[in-house]
Amino acid sequence: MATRSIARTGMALVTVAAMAALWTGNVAAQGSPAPSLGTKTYADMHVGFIQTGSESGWRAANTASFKETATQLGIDLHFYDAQGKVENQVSAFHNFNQDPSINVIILAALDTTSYDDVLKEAQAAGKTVVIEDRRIDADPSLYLTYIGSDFVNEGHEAAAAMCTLLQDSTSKNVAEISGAVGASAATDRAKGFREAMGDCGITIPDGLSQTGNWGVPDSKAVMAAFLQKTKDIQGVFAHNDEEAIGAIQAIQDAGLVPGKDIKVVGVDATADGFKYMIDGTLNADIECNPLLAPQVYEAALAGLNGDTTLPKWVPSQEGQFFAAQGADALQGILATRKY
Ligand code: GYE
Repeated sequence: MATRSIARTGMALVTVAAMAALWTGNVAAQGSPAPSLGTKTYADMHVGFIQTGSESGWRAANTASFKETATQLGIDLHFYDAQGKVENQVSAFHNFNQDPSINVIILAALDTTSYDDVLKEAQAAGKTVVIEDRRIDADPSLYLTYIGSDFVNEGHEAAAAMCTLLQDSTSKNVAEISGAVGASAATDRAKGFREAMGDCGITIPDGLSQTGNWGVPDSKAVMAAFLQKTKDIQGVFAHNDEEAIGAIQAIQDAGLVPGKDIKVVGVDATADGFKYMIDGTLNADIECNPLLAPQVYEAALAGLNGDTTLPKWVPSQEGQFFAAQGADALQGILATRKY
C-alpha cells in the first residue's frame, strides 16, 4: 500500500516565549523577558479553569495535564467541570470574573459563540484570559491567546488517510460520526474532511453523517443505524477515538470486519486508539495533543506580566499513525506516550 508519510510522529511543543519572540521577530528577546514587563511568577497565578466535562480519554488527559502541571509549578488552580453544559461554563466564567482572588481564567469551550459577555466582563475586571483546546468565534481582542489544534488540518489528514486506504476501492462511500454539535473540533474536522475528500472521489452519502457525542455508546448506535440503512459503506470517519471504537463494535455486530470490509479513521490517537490500531480494526488515527498545560500556563504568566506580543493562535504540532506501521512499531510508540 503506497502510503503518505507512514508516520510523522513526535509532538513538538513550541514554547510561547519562543513563539512570541519569533512573532515579534525579536530573536534577541528569546528567553529573556521583554523590557518593562512585570515580575510575577507562577506562585502569583490564581487560575479559574473551565473544562468542558469528562467526555473522552482525550479530555481526561487534558484535565490531568492542567492539574499535574499546576502542582508542579505551584499554581493555585480552581478547576471547574461544566459536565458538557454551555450554561454551566458561562455561569462559572461569571463567578470567576466576580472573584477578586482569580487573576487568570482558562476556557476549553463547548461551543464557539456563547462567551462574548463574560469575556467583556473579564476584560473590564482585568483578568488574563487564555482559550485552550477549542477555538471560539469571539473578537481576539477579548482574550490573550488561543492554544489548540488545527482541527481543519486534522480533517484534511483524515481524508488523505482514507484516500490511501480506499485507493483500490471502486466505490468510496464514507460514513461520518461527528463530534458534539457546536464544538469547533467537530465543525472544523468535518469542514477539513470535506475540503480534501474530493481529491480521490470520496463522498459522504446523505443520511450517513450524524453526531456520536464523542462517546462509544452513541456512536455504536449511530453506526448500527447506518448499516441498517445500507451496507454500501467502504469507510468511516470518526471525529475521535471513542466514536471510532463505537463504529468498530457496530461493524463487528453486523458480521463485517472493521479495518478490512470497512476502513476506519479516527482522531486523537489516545492509548485506546493505539490498542485498536495494533489489532488492526482502526486503520489510521490523526493525533490531537491534549498535553497543553505547560504552554497555556506560560502564556498566562506572560500575559499577567503585561506581555501583549503573543500570537492570537499557537497551533499544536501533531502527527498521524497507521495500523500499517505494524503492531511492534505502534507498541514501541505507545510505550513512550503519556495518554
Ligand atoms: O478530539 C475529543 C474531545 O476538543 C480536541 O474533544 C478536543 C476533542 C477531542 O472530547 O476526544
